[in-house]
Amino acid sequence: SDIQRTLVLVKPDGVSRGLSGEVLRRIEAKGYTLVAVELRTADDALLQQHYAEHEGKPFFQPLVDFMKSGPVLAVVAEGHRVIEGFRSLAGTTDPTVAAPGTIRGDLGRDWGLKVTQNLVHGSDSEDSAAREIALWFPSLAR
Ligand code: DAT
Ligand code: MG
Repeated sequence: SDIQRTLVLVKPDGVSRGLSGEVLRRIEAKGYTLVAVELRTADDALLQQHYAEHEGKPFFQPLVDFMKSGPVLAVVAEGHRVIEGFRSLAGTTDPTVAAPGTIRGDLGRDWGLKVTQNLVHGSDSEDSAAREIALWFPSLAR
């Protein structure tokens, strides 16, 4: 079926600005179901695995440092084509050009190489979603 699960993270900028509820509101308003929600501070090991595809890029270390600078809200959301659907809600990576109406377009900030405060992460494929959910919520791995 087309019912999928995706991993969403409200990044430290979102949590510290009090936007966790706003992100959850948009996920729920779209009709997706919350399967798991947990506030936690990630460590290097978790973040290096989470962002393994970006290892070696100039923004990798600043990204990891930013992601561990404060708590993140880790969320598993479920619904019809939710992987693509949440990416659409989030908007494109660079908040400067993300469409108005999206989370990043409405609320995100681009501070350049030294951290793109784009508020949220969302898995980008079924393989990524399975890998990331297993990393953040081992009890939900399948
Ligand atoms: P996305 O989060 O939209 O999937 P990505 O996987 O390409 O984007 O990159 C992961 C994160 O790394 C992204 O949310 C913000 C940061 N990032 C990506 N490209 C960047 C760049 N050129 N400069 C600074 N940060 C960047
Ligand atoms: Mg990505």
